[in-house]
Amino acid sequence: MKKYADFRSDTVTKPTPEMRKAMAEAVVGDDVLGDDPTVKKLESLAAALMGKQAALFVPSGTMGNSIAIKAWTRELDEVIIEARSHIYNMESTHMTFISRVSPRVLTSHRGAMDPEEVEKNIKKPSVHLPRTSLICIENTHNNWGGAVVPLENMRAIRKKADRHGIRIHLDGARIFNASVASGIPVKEYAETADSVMFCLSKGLSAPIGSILAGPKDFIDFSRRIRKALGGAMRQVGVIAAPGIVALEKMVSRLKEDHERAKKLALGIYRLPGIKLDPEDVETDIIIFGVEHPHLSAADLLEKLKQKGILALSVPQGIRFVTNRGIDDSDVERAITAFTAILHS
Ligand code: TLP
Repeated sequence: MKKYADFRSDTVTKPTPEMRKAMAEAVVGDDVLGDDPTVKKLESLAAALMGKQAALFVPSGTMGNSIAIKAWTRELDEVIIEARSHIYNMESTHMTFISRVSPRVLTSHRGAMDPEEVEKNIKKPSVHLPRTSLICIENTHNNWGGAVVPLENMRAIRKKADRHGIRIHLDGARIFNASVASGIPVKEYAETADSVMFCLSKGLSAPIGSILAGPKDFIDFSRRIRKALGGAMRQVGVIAAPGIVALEKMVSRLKEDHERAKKLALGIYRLPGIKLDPEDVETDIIIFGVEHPHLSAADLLEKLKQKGILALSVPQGIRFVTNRGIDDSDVERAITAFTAILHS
């Protein structure tokens, strides 16, 4: 048995043998000079999948989001963003640090902001007020436990944005999880946004990299911002190659991660101290509170670790994420560990 079943994230997976082969055999060139055919192939494949004119390969999801916000805004602008979003909470404040814009933070129902509330918060600039130039949406929503934001909600926000000439950026780090869970093609989600970022290095199991997709002039400008941020890379086809495998081969297996997350949720939600509604588990992420007379979330995490189960602490309690490294026996092992700890 392996030492740890690692549920900390869907970022912890190792490249598949096919990815390693693709890396070894990748045809490469200097991508800063536009010479890397493998990167070009990945970018055009990604743009086509998202139904966008162009795409840019970036080292991380955080860089993709920060470039998008920089490209769509000017200093002194305001950006409407959801309260639990990754951009607002987990990306080291690049909105203010890089783009010098301020966030207008709205609450939501499981990641879906109320379109009327969004519209009420759109500002026209004045001597007192910032200009609202961008709305950010996250789907699936990490800190809402992998919730799928409904397409109708995104379309309704799109209508509001269009009425006021405002752009929408989609943090679609896990947009393929949303698509696999809902049966809605990624293109339909992406259509509601001007730009979309998605990660190759999460459930799709590539070792490195994310994609930013959008209109051609936006991507041309984003390419310049990526250079300014130090994110332009040379013979980067070696890491774009597993990204192509990720898009061509790894999407349909996300279903297995979703099924295992559900199985784990159903196996633990009745245990004493676990605050979890298994109905809320829609994709690969399970977030639950711990309200136990003798154990805090930190205690529980430590005891789980002693039994070979790794997970992460989050503000709401504990986060488990299923991923390609987790199989059915790991889920059983986790349920057994929870049961032993919470019934002792
Ligand atoms: N999420 C990571 C950690 O940062 C928490 C994880 O393990 O879930 N958008 C969303 C919705 C994300 O969940 C993440 C990463 C990012 C953007 C940033 O991607 P990276 O880590 O590639 O910069």
